[in-house]
This record gives sequence, C-alpha cells and structure tokens, in this order.
Amino acid sequence: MEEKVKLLETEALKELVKIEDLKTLADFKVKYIGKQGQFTALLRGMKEIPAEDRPKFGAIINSVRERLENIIEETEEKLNLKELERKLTEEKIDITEPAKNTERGQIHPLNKVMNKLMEACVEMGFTVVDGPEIETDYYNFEALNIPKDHPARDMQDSFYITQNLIMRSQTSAMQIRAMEAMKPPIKIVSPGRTYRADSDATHSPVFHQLEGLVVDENISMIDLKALLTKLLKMLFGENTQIRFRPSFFPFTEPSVEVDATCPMCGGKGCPRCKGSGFMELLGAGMVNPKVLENCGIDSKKYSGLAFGFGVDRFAITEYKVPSIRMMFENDIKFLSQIK
Ligand code: FA5
Repeated sequence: MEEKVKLLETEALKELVKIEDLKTLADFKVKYIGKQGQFTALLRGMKEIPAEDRPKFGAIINSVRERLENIIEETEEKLNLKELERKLTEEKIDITEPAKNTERGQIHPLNKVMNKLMEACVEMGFTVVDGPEIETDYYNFEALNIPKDHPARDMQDSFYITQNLIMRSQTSAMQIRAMEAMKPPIKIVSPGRTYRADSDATHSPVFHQLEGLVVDENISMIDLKALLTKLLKMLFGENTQIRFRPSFFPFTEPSVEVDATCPMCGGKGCPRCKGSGFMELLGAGMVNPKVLENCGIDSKKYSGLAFGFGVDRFAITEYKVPSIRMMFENDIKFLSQIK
C-alpha cells in the first residue's frame, strides 16, 4: 500500500511540473484530489486493509495529499501571475485610437418649449398643477359653460371614450378642478396633452396646452393684457409684435385670441400665416362669472383671468418649423437639428 502511494505521488509530481496553464491544473486537481480523484480512491480503499494498519496508511496518504495540495496552490499562484502578465501585454489599450461616435439624446423640442413656458410662469409666481387627460363631459364642457347642444363643442370635436368620458379637448378643464379645490387667491398653470379631431399644417389630433388661471379681488382685463405681453416678450424677445383679437369662449367674457409675429415671414405675410403676418398662439379672457359661481366662488367679490397656450404652435414658431406634424414624427435627423 505504501508503495502504491509513493508511486502515485511520483507520477503526480512528474505531471504537475509540466503544467503550464490553469485549465490543465484544474483537470489535474480533479484527477488526483477531486471527489473521484485517485488519492481519494486510495482513502476509500482503506477499508480493505486490516484495522490496525489503517491509521498508519491514513497518515501517509493524508501527508502526500497535503503536500500535493500545497504544490498545487503555489503552481496556481504562479500561473495566475503569468496569466495577468499575458493579459497586460496582449490587451493593451491604444489610447491614440479615435473614440467611437456615441449618439447622445436630447430633450424633445416640445418639452423644451413647455419647460421654458412653465419656468417663465413660475418666475411670475404661478404654481404648477397636473390633471387627467381623460376627462368627464362635466369638467371638459358643462362646467365651462358649454352645455350639451352648444355650438362651441363643434370647434373642439374630440375622441369620446363613453358618452360621458372624453380625451380632454382643452386644459381649461383644470380651471374648474383648481377652483373646486382651492380658495382665492388662486394663481396656477396646468400643462398637458389635449386631443381634437383636427389635422393640417398647424393643427394636430394630439397637441399640448398650458392653462393659466388667476382668481382674486380686482383682477381686470388690464392684468390679462400686461401679463400675457410680458410673458410673450420674455419668450420671443422684446421685438415680437403681439396682437389681441376679440374672440369668443363660453367660459370667458370678454375673450381674446392672442397672436405673435409669424416666424416664417417675420410679419410680411406668407402662405403659412395665410398672409396675415401673425400666428395664433393662445386663447384667453376674463373668467365668466357663471363659471366662478359653478365652482362656488362669489363672482361679486372675485374676478379671474385665464389663458390657454398652444405649446406646439409655440414650438413651431420658436424653431421656425413648417409643419406641426414634424414634432410628432420622431425623425431623429430633424429633431437633432433643434438645439
Ligand atoms: C382653447 O382651447 C381654450 N381652452 C383657450 C382658453 C383658455 C381660452 C383659457 C380662454 C381662457 P383654442 O381652441 O383657441 O382655445 O386653443 C388654444 C390654442 O391651442 C390655440 O391658440 C392653438 O395654439 C392651440 N391649438 C388648438 N387646436 C390645436 C390643434 N389641433 N393642434 C395644435 N394646436 C392647437
């Protein structure tokens, strides 16, 4: 038995000195000292020798095995070091090689414009509130003084989910929610997506609005004009011409539509602005007292102003884009030109 152990040791050591890589070393370990290894088999075979001889042979086998394990460990360290050196020489990084181009994303122009608008409003003391895109008929129309058979509904034909639920056609629904939830003084803006059955160069079925509402004592049309002029000049520059046109919204009285110099022709008149030299950007007006009363606000004590920006129109005005649709086509070539 002792002879057998010695022979196996010599054979193993001969093999071990020739090993030059970690994979062969791992196979070697399995072969000799693994669970099914040859030294383990010797230990198992001890049950066949007389009981009194077992401690002696056990000790011999274990000491050989221990020696082998130590040599394996040393070899492993050496081979690891060799492998590291190989990697360091072979896998050198060439720092002079030109870098690969990585495409970087950027904020979408619509979000840029929306952020700019909101920042300007926050600077003027407005609080930002958020509201649902799926609205009830009551908030989108009824409470805004647009009853079921009112012709103003035709201008805002939208997508109905049920008889009573609609993809909101205007963020003005948020005027009602804000006035129900807050007591005057109220000064909020509410951004979001809006939907209408519209489609041409300046109309999209999905677009974005930013609603503004101020309710307090003694709010007048002068406040509305001053506020919007300041806001538009902050956004488009001092030289931008701003035009207030009388208009009609059932929820404001009086009502106006507000235009700014057409970006494509600079005010000279072109097909885009239908020769007018102006581009319509928003609707606004003094909150109709009936709407204040619908929300439980005393219209004798309080008055309000409201406005609704068309953010997409702002974006195409600011970036001189010929069609609103280009904002939604996700054409990276086009979007990346807008810095
Ligand atoms: C309204 O939606 C009113 N809620 C605005 C308002 C708010 C009036 C508060 C009074 C008080 P109007 O339908 O005009 O109004 O739309 C407002 C702006 O949204 C327009 O000036 C235009 O810039 C934009 N807009 C309207 N329809 C579309 C569309 N289909 N695609 C892109 N922009 C649109």
